[in-house]
Amino acid sequence: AKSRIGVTGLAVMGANLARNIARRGTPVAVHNRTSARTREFMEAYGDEGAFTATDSLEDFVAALEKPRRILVMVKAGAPVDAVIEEISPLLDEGDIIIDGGNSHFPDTTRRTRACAERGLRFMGVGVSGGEEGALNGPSIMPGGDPAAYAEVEDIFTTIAAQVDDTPCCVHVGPDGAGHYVKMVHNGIEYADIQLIAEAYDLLTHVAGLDAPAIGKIFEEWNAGDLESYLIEITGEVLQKTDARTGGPLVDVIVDEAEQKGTGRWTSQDALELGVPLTGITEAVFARTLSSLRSERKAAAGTLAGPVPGAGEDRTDLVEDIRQALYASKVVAYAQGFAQMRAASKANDWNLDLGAMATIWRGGCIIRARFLNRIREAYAEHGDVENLLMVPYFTEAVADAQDAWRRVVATATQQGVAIPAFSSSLSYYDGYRRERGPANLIQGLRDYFGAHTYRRIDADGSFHTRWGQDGTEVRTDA
Ligand code: NBP
Repeated sequence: AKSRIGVTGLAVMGANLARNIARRGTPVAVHNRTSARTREFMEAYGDEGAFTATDSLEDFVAALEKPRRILVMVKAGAPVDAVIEEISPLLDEGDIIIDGGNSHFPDTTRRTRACAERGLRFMGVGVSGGEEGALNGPSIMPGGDPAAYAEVEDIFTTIAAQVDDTPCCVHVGPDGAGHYVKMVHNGIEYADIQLIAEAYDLLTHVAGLDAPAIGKIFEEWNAGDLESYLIEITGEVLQKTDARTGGPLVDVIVDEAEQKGTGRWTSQDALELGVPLTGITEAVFARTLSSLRSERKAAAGTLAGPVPGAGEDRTDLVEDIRQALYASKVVAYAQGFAQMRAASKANDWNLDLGAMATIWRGGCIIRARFLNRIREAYAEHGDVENLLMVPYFTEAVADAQDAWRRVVATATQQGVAIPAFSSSLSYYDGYRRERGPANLIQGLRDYFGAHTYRRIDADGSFHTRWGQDGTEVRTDA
């Protein structure tokens, strides 16, 4: 019998997704460019389900029922195009190519069009949850033609994580929408991780606690509003003892953060859309600053500033830091959801933002209790511009803001860098001001570049002849 779906690309993600699909009863054909990997896969997992192993793309395609459903799990970028080029001539009209890797959404839109010209249906599907999620239940963000999705919906919803009997998988929108949402998910993950790192930094250098003690604090935090996968694993990572030194493992890990690009893409897109996205963007910059390790080493002995901690007991700050973390997190999510809303409008994607919060509740790296609040916010208040304006979040931040300000002030006085905490607070303060200082920016722009300004008391555009007689002229009449 033919397989209902094929998976090509059997590195960790492809292998685990293929196993997940087969374990739940769907026959799967498997293929990998290097067939040794396919053989290894079959030796290790071949008895877990109905697999058909294939060596060539021809055999792979021949093993599939029609319309063929082909899940491509190769490295993002050029390899995806290479696979599409190789496999397309072997396919028939209506067959479905599904890219489940971390592709950049403009590539997905481009591939969707190119495949459509060949009579093929292309889907860009965001898959989150890493190896473990792929095997046991990821969060799945499928984008593409709804009719193509209907052909794979049962497979995807069956393998996805389930929360309250709801699968963490819903059709996101056309062409690049699925990969877009996955990109923002990853961006939010950057912000979450950065906020956790800043809390850790403050607990270490201002509150004077060691890694295991901080791990315990995260464990306690995980019992409250902050409950989430990332807070939970922070507790574990901080309490891990290094076999070599006998001390905490984190203390011997090099402090340079790497990145694969999805955070940067999210920030770049926010700049294009004109959406303020300070939390995620500061998180990306914090990683790039961390990677300037030798420069930092030189600067540490040269640039003046306070030495954090200075001996006094500041464990009173622990609860303040928890609240600052929560408030900053609210801001980061409010920004990320505002970005998805703007992208949805710009691309006519008609994204259901509440559904995005729903499918992120399980399976993915940012899974958290908190996402239920976002889901409820959209259910109760519809298309809100900014989640900060939804009563639950308005109140949560109102309750936390005194602590948040104390933390930002203390960190600043003590010389601890908190780019995400402080930029989130600045965003909050900027957003809640009816009148900011951009009037002066407009005045300056008009002075040096005759860029004109609008007045609060009259319609139209105006220019002052700064260098001439100083009179104002209307420029749009
Ligand atoms: P990798 O990203 O490491 O890719 C390895 C796979 O790509 C192998 O099967 C390799 O075949 C194949 N491949 C390459 Br490289 N170039 C190819 C080409 N020109 N033609 C055909 N096949 C080619 O695998 P991964 O870590 O499993 O990730 C797969 C996708 O899932 C990526 O887009 C990744 O970003 C995404 N993702 C990963 C995670 C994670 O936790 N790792 C989480 C979420 C999403 P070979 O065996 O012949 O070299």
